[in-house]
Amino acid sequence: MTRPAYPNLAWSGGEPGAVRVLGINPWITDFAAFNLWSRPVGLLACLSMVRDAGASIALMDCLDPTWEGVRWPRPGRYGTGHYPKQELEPPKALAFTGRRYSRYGLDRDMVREALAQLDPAPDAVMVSSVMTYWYPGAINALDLARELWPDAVRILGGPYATLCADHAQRHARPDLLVRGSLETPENWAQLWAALGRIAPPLPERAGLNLALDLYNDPGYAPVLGSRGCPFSCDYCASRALYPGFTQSGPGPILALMEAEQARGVRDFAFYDDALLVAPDRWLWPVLDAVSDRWPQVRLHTPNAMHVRRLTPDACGRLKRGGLTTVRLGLETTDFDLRHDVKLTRREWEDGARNLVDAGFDLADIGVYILFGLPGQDLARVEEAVRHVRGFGFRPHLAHYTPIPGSPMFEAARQASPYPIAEEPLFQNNSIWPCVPGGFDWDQAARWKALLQGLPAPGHGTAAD
Ligand code: B12
Ligand code: SF4
Repeated sequence: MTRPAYPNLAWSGGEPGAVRVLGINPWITDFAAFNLWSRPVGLLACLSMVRDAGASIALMDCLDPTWEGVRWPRPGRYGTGHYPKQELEPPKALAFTGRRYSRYGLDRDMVREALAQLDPAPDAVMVSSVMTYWYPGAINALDLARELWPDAVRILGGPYATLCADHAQRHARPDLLVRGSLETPENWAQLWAALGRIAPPLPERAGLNLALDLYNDPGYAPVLGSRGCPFSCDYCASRALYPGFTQSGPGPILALMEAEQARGVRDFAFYDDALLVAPDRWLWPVLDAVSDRWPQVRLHTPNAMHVRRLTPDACGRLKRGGLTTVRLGLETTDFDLRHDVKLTRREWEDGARNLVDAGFDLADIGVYILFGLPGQDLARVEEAVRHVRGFGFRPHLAHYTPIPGSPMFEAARQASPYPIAEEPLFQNNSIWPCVPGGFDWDQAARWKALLQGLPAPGHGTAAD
């Protein structure tokens, strides 16, 4: 048997005659990008759903670092790393920045060649877009699909399609635009109508099962034990993307982890919005089983965990379960001025101490501090950075992204000099869209020095 030229791209599931659905996770187009255990989890949930409903599926993940024969620059820790990139002319809207703009991920010609060899051709192509301002990659993928298979139904979904639906409809011009979760009864019916088939019943665990087996040789894997979040922070779009809060039981999560770790995966990253809410439901049983069965597994929380839930018991369980990369959220140390989940100074200090007491390595604990909120006093950010360093943790600035559908978006629209509501490219946090004066190299260098505890270059403070 001859070996296919692109073994990563092959049809999976479905009886003969089944509808064939290809998922494409497009390239990132941005000023910078780093792979923090990235997987297109929404698209993988959709593909799993349609396969469970009888379709045949395949995946082209333009950000997959495990494609055969592709060399990825400078690997980072625990499976993270830089993407290969190709510099591009920035879109006209962003040309004023004078900064380098690139397409990150697999080489476009290679992607085109691999897709052209996909045999048989897909009946439908599902394209996702994780960040609203990465939409040029999604449009590129839809255009490629149109060029290769003019008769295939082109479907766009994910956060860009959901939060910027009018823009997406006008610019991406998909055959079907899906807002929100594919597993809602309306969206599910619309999908099968677009495919020209009678809608099969929605499979069990739709929206929680992930088609991770589509990766041939995975270096890491995402874990998704819940959807949505019971809180409603002003800067976050979680509610607009998924209005409820649904949790899995532990069994299916463990089954997925077992399958992945049997394929050699050691690093697992949690994708949950509210990981530590009602942890008895799935997280604690999963952690207990992981520590018993797979002591070599490393867990990571690239999304910030809620500090007030870091009791001594929680920290002990997380540590025994193999949590390695710890990220916490601390919007500000002005505890009366918060826009997120309530947290008192006492709760923050207790949570921080409990982590250290549980034996976490200080170097593995990073704290996200929000930077660039509309009207934010940057001196407060500087205070928070110093406070976090005082604990011995690593401060990280989480640059504020104004997101349509989040409660704070209107305030952001008013504060920003850019038309952020009309053009999603201006929602890119790299341009500091709500900071007076916008992105500035000198200020960026000062903040970098402050984060590292070095004297600021030049004079003055980072918040001058
Ligand atoms: C996990 C996560 C991360 C991870 C990994 C992201 C990745 N894939 O690489 C990490 C921690 C790295 C991350 C980072 C950031 N993130 Co983030 N992240 C998330 C989070 C919590 C979950 C995403 C997820 O997988 N959900 C689970 C899946 C199943 O849900 P879903 O994607 O919505 O998919 C469903 C539907 O959308 C639909 N669907 C999805 N795709 C498709 C495709 C088709 C064709 C169809 C029909 C349907 C469909 O059906 C799916 C199943 O129901 C979301 C919040 C959220 N609740 O979505 C934020 C979110 C996506 N992140 C956000 C932000 C701002 C960031 C950061 C910029 C944060 C910062 N300030 O530094 C960074 C930068 C991103 C980067 N460089 O990678 C914003 C998006 C903002 C925007 N403008 O689009 C979100 C929405 C959070 C928020 N603040 O509101 N993030
Ligand atoms: S920021 Fe976190 S806690 Fe707040 S609403 Fe979003 S997901 Fe929930």
